[in-house]
Amino acid sequence: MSIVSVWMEVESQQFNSAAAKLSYELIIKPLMKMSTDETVVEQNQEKLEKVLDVYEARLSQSKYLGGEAFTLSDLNHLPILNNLFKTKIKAMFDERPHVSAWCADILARPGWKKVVQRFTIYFSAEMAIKVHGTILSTATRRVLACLNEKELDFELVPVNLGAGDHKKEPFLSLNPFGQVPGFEDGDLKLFESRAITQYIARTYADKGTPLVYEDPKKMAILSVWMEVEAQRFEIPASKLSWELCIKPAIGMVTDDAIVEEQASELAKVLDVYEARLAKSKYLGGDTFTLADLHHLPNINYLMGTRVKAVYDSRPHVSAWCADILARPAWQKVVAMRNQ
Ligand SMILES: N[C@@H](CCC(=O)N[C@@H](CS)C(=O)NCC(=O)O)C(=O)O
Repeated sequence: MSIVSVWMEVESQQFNSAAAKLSYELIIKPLMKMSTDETVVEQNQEKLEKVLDVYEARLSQSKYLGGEAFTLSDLNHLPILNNLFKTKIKAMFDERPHVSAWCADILARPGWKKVVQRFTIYFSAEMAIKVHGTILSTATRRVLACLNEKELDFELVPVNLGAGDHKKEPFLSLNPFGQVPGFEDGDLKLFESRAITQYIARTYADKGTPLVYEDPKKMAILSVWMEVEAQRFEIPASKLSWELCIKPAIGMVTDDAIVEEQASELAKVLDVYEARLAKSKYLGGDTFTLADLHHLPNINYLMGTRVKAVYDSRPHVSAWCADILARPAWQKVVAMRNQ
């Protein structure tokens, strides 16, 4: 027993002090939307290397740390080991053959697997980002494009608009205006696609593509163009998408007079875009941002219609459309529609 106690102390005094800090920096902080401190990671990686060298020597002589049988001195490692195996730190264990075999052995124990299974069910149900909507909806697609740019996992919870599910509970608790999308991130519930994308871009600033600016002046210019999209572009573009894409898809007849009127409204907006894009690669600045992303669903719909000519006749607008529509994050949304 005294040998088991030695290795239990080694776990708590040597292994845990470095491993717990690494687990906090690499797993817990990102989950809490906090930034990882790379200096702390580096320092503790060094400490853990030394501890694992001692483990490697011990495990080349003994099947388990405390002796030939699995004991508390092994079991106490499991929670943090399980976390660290989801990070780059796993490589440190893999490099040491005896340590690696010991990890594989203890992590495969049925008692531990049961814990992991329960934790995963609880965690994925409670923590997953959920988008309630439909893949045909432009506002829903705006949010999905943003989540893809940020490389975030999410669940698309289908809302049947045909059956009027968006006008009934439980959906009305998510959006009292009865329109998709509704959005959940843990206990936070949101609606309005552009407010949702701004929340995602700021909350997950460290992940995927940066979609907003930190500099207040640059951000102010980006905000101007987000407003332009919402207040100027969206109005004719969404009417045209409705007339030319949605109505034919649901067996209704396109109103050509509305198409003509709205196409000329859109042309006026795109004249301003042409001038802006002659001077700036993207609408909000030199990089792709939310100001561009917000346009994607309507542009994508209209590119398959006669209104495409309104874009094509403006060279900078046309090049910008081709660029943003080709983004892999957007292509993923398009692929979801075809599934
Ligand atoms: N401003 C809202 C607009 C949402 C919206 O118009 N959603 C449409 C689908 S794209 C909808 O739910 N239409 C059904 C309805 O209004 O009953 C947003 O951006 O989220």
